[in-house]
Amino acid sequence: MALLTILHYPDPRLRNKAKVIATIDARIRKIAADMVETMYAMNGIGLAATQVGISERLFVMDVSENHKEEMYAINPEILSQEGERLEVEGCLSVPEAYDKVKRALKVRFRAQNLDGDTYELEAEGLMAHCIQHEVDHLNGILFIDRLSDLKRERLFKKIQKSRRQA
Ligand code: K1U
Ligand code: ZN
Repeated sequence: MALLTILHYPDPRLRNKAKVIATIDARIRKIAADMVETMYAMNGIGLAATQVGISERLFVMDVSENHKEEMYAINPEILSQEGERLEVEGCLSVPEAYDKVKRALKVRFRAQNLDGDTYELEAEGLMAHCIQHEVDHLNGILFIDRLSDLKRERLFKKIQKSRRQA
């Protein structure tokens, strides 16, 4: 397995709309394994292929406390959503920024696993939040796009300051 390089905002590749994966083969399984290793190494709870420069519809996620319950979502689709949840969000591609984002509280979700089998699940709370964040990545959307103009301006200033000091 290998650690992958995570793209940072404002890399234009983060704005790509990822393509559907037609064949789930050894190449996809290797990318998925490397993504899980990278996600754990960065203390993330999710990682989308777009963030490692791969424009294909795949993300990995582990919202468990023991970090042993990784999930693979290939060609994910959010089927329905309900409720609202305002929660602090971070992003491995915008490492200096954390802010509250309003998302659906519950989502019904469909994806394929590494064997190509389709599964559906209903997610709530942090898992639902993470699924929406990762599907956004696959559509070229970052959580900072979902903030008010004022909050986004403040975050840009914070990012510039912390990158000047780095
Ligand atoms: O996709 C990513 O950039 C990963 C991101 C996912 C995410 C975090 C919080 C809410 C929704 C989606 C992260 O994992 S950033 C790390 C982080 O903020 C976090 C880590 C452990 C628990 C909770 C948040
Ligand atoms: Zn992110």
